[in-house]
Amino acid sequence: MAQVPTSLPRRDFLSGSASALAAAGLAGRHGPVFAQTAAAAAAPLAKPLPGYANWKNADALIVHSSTTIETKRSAFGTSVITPSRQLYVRNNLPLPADTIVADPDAWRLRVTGVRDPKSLSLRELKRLGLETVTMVLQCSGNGRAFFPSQPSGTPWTVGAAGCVTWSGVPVRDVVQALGGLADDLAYMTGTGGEVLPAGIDPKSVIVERSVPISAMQDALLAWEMNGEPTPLAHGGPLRLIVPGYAGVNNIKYIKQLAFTAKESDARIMSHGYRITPPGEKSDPSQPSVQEMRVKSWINSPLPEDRVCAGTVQIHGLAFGGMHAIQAVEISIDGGKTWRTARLVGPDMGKYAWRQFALQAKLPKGTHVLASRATDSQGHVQAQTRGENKSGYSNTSWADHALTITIV
Ligand SMILES: Nc1nc2c(c(=O)[nH]1)N[C@H]1C(S)=C(S)[C@@H](COP(=O)(O)O)O[C@H]1N2
Ligand SMILES: [Mo]
Repeated sequence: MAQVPTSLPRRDFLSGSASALAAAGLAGRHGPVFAQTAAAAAAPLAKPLPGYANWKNADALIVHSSTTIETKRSAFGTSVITPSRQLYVRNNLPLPADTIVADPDAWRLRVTGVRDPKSLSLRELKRLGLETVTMVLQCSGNGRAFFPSQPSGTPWTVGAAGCVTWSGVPVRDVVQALGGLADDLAYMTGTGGEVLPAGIDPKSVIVERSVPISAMQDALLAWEMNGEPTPLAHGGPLRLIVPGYAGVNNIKYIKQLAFTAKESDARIMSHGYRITPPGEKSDPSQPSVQEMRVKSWINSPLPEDRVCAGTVQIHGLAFGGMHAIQAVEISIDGGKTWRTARLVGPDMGKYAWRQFALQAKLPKGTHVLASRATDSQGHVQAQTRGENKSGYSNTSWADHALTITIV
């Protein structure tokens, strides 16, 4: 397997967005703070967790840069929910000051595009409704490391994803409380609460994303994550959750929710996260990375495990993006033949992932293990990736296959 080395070349480290901003002298006082943890210090060559994430489990994570932290494939476990201490982190900008999570109820959200536009405190939002959803949070670039074209960006393998439970107020309840939509509006647009670097066009850096208005149906404004107040690292005090949509649409520290006729003209929407043909420039006419598609991968056994011949529990996880998982098949011969795996553990709804397992007898020698998921609409996980410039949306079962040696 093309496991990412624990120490990346310095070139990759410097390409991280916060580092780039810092290099340009723009990181300001909210720039990344590094805190050396005992665990990270013990592991030679591993980068330490940045200060805002120093409460995380370093042993379960790969620190690519101060703004990009990946869950190790070996750390996913088999019990559905990804513990917050093991969840990946992806920041496009330096985080806001942690004072914003000191008094979460005081955080304010502006809502526009409704009949009665308003700024509401989190304290007020909590009175308008309550719902909980478990969903897969996955970065569009998860699986980028498997593109032979080596697109620029973090070389995530499988760990820019997690399955997370969120509690908050349904967006539709907020809209109803504010008199309904102002018009026949096509998009829901969320804006992140980062302090923007001075001296550059805000539109070029602001985290602002639009999703089709239909996504409002299941969207939440969440203040709780995995049973605790949402930490700053994951968008506390308040985060927009758009189940089924790629990670970038789940706006952290959301400060504005707008119902709009058009998509945001922020660069991250107009040019970022577009499926751009290799070698071409991104532009707004290209498809935007939005709804996630059916995907699965095996987490055990891994190439680095020492496995003896005999009965093995092959296990992994599968999700359908917008749809529930119908079935998962496993191949132990590189995709020539397939067997149906068993879905394991609780079904947390269509936006969550499912664990799967297959008991197999593996003799000594080399085996190529692969998994292939099918969603409730009959979409089957593709064999190959869709080539694109930035390495987005890799759902290829072949890319996620593992070559293991049984001793
Ligand atoms: N405000 C804000 N929201 C954001 C981002 C960001 O940089 N700022 N990054 C996005 C991206 S690209 C991803 S993949 C997810 C990562 O969420 P996590 O860091 O909680 O894992 O948040 C999204 N929401
Ligand atoms: Mo992302």
